[in-house]
Amino acid sequence: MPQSGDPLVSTHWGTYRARNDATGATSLAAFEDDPDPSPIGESIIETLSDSCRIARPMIRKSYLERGDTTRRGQDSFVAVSWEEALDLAARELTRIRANYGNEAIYAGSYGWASAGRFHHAQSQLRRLLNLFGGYTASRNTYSYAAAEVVLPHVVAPLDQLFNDHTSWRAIGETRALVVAFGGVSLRNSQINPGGVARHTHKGDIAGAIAAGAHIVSITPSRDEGYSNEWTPIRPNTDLALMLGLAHTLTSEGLHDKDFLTRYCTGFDKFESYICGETDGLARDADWAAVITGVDADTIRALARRMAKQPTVVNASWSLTRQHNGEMNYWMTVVLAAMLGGVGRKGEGFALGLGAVNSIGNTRRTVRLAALPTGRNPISAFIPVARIADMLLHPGQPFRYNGQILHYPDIRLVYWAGGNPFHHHQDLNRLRKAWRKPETVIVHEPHWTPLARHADIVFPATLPAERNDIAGSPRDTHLFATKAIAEPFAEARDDHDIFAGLAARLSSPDNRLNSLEAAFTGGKDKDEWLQSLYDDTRDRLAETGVHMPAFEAFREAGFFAFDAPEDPCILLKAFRDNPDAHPLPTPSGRIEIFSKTIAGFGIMGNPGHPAWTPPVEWLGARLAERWPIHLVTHQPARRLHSQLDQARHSLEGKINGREACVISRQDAARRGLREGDVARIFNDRGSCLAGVRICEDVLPGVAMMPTGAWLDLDESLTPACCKHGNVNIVTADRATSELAQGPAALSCLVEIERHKAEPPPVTAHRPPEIEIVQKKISLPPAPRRAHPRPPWSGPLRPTSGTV
Ligand SMILES: Nc1nc2c(c(=O)[nH]1)N[C@H]1C(S)=C(S)[C@@H](COP(=O)(O)OP(=O)(O)OC[C@H]3O[C@@H](n4cnc5c(=O)[nH]c(N)nc54)[C@H](O)[C@@H]3O)O[C@H]1N2
Ligand SMILES: Nc1nc2c(c(=O)[nH]1)N[C@H]1C(S)=C(S)[C@@H](COP(=O)(O)OP(=O)(O)OC[C@H]3O[C@@H](n4cnc5c(=O)[nH]c(N)nc54)[C@H](O)[C@@H]3O)O[C@H]1N2
Ligand SMILES: [Mo]
Repeated sequence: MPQSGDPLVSTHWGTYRARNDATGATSLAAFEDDPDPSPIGESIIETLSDSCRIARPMIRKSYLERGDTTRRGQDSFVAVSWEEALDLAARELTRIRANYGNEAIYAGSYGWASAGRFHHAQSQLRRLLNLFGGYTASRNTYSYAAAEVVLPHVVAPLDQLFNDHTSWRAIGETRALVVAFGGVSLRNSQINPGGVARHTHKGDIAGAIAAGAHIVSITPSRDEGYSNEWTPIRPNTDLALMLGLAHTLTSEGLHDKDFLTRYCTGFDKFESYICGETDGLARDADWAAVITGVDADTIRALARRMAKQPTVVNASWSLTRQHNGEMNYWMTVVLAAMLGGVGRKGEGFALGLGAVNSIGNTRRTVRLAALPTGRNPISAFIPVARIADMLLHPGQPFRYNGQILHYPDIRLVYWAGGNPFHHHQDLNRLRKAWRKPETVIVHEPHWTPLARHADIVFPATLPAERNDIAGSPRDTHLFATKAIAEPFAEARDDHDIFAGLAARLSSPDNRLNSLEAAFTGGKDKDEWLQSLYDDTRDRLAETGVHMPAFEAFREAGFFAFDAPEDPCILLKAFRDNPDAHPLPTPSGRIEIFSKTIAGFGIMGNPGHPAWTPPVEWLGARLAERWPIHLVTHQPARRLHSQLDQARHSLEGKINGREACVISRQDAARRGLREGDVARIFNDRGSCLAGVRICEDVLPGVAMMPTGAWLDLDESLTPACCKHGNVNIVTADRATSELAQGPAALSCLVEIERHKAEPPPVTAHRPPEIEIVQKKISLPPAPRRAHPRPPWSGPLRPTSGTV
């Protein structure tokens, strides 16, 4: 068994020690200080050399032969040398820059990749492309784009709120009532972006409950979350419930008028909306009951309880990934403001308790150094989830946060460290869009669906194959991680791949015919680790934290930051003195009504939280045809699509297919039994899944995790995923024109028994690979350079707001 002192490997789901035995076999044990390690880590070793690893650089066959762009995802590959693959990638980058400008390169490259401060794939990509003259970028996340855009108008930037987030310790000390819209997941807190030293979340919740906190979980299914009480709700209707609660508070005079006057602006406008003064429609508990399926008396009773005791209003991140997800987070803040507890210990609002391990723990926020990426000279960007729209509609205008922008004309896509064929919605639509670029270059350790949709594939290493420093600004430790295995076959780390490419690329002004020295900064990888560490050490010294010298840190394997003595109180300074510590909003107060947002003129957004029925929900007309609301949540047994091919993930499937959880009533109506193969479908596509019947899911709702690798049966139109990738049926729809975030969770479907013999699952079988002995000839570059379209050029907001 590995012991303290053995080399450390750090991942987003935990930190582990590794030891090789006499036969060379490696075993792992969780970091000794981790009280509740995640079993996801058990898969690290097997995935280092499984049959999905990419052994050599690869070029897609029909791209190599004739520059084809249509067979992405269906083709075989040709194994080539590093020289050949790098030469071709450099030729393509150079050609696209010369013909169309840097804006035609999309390197938004969203995704989680691996933990590690230096080997952060996207940072490496950005560093190189910035030297090369820039690229079209992506903005915001798939996790909570709606919140990222709306909250700065209403209260403060999301990152600032996360840094000072309310902790379970404070909630316990206050013995608060936690009203959790979207629940408090235990499954999701296995993860933390950048790494987890100690999984404390489960213990922290248990401690808060033991101290007297009480959690009311409001979710469509009583899934793997924690609650003292479960209130089932129809998906996508939380805003109506929150409005109903707000109405009871005002109509019974239970709201905190002093707080609303002193610390907020615009309550009057909101109040007249919920009371129906303008349109005669009161958003009261009876109104909310019809929409949400939560009984009106339950709503009234909950509002009274919230007014009577210290309360935390928590909204899970899933509430942002819905149509009008901006409104859910806005209203969470408004509801907490009406209760008057904002800025008091263990009260107010919380933004995603349970979403990841760091939300709700007691720790300091540390400013860790990151790889310097330079400046992107190109101003073009898209809100991250608009990728298919961008590829399909170059030149088309779109609105984003009060601006009108235009989609750039993308000719080359570069992805390193993320997987759009996991994360994006309506994958049949994405596949159509994905045929548009002339070249797609990808770095991947495994033959994921993204790798299979690329033209040039560079095999990347995994964290266990490289030295790094790993940690998250919101975790308790910084680790010196060590390679515990040689890189698989010919795999190289992202830094080396980009260094090889940099040697073949020139600067935008052509003064440098190699970018290699500029990219590496003249440092080897050990020197980079030392400089990132020294940078971190200097930053922390300024805050009174003294870290040892690099060598001593490497020797020890980690540095643990002290936890603060007192639990954090979100927005305490503002509450103590709002004039001295105003919020960074236009009024310096919580904006219940936002003049700025009202000025954007977005349909259904009057400048305060308001209910507009989403396109897809159980109350929609569409539900007559598609009567099941499919909720697609995070997977318990992996991180998104990562490690899907490993034993721990496979053990959660049903005969190799992803499981779909439905209620007994819905199963009976469709003649479905436990373990059957079901077909889940709508107009956009279909997938097969194994049936799991559950008492604790609202009838009319089905639940499936994301992350099954796409495995298409293309003989059907639209194509069907045999393995159960939910994004074949989800809608590629923006939250709203405010944030343009993904509405990933929201989707109506029908489910039926799959009557025919189910096809075999082939998701984890690598594509066919040809090995050629002679040197390859490069694919033809497209002969005719299309002229630059008239609307290309830097994206510019049109004058004023819209
Ligand atoms: N329907 C639906 N869809 C969703 C969601 C949902 O709730 N419902 N949730 C969304 C959310 S919140 C998120 S964050 C996204 C997540 O989407 P992603 O972050 O894109 O998903 P991952 O599977 O983590 O993708 C990481 C990829 O990086 C690769 N990789 C790992 N390490 C390295 C490395 O060192 N170098 C390189 N080059 N590659 C590496 C992995 O093989 C993997 O393919 O999904 C979104 N999609
Ligand atoms: N094990 C594991 N943990 C993860 C991840 C992973 O891939 N694996 N991914 C991480 C990432 S990138 C992120 S962004 C976070 C995401 O964190 P979340 O967004 O909080 O996670 P989800 O699992 O998508 O959704 C949480 C719960 O929301 C509830 N829910 C869904 N729709 C509705 C609704 O309309 N109303 C209400 N009231 N409830 C609803 C469901 O019960 C669901 O289980 O998780 C992180 N944690
Ligand atoms: Mo996420």
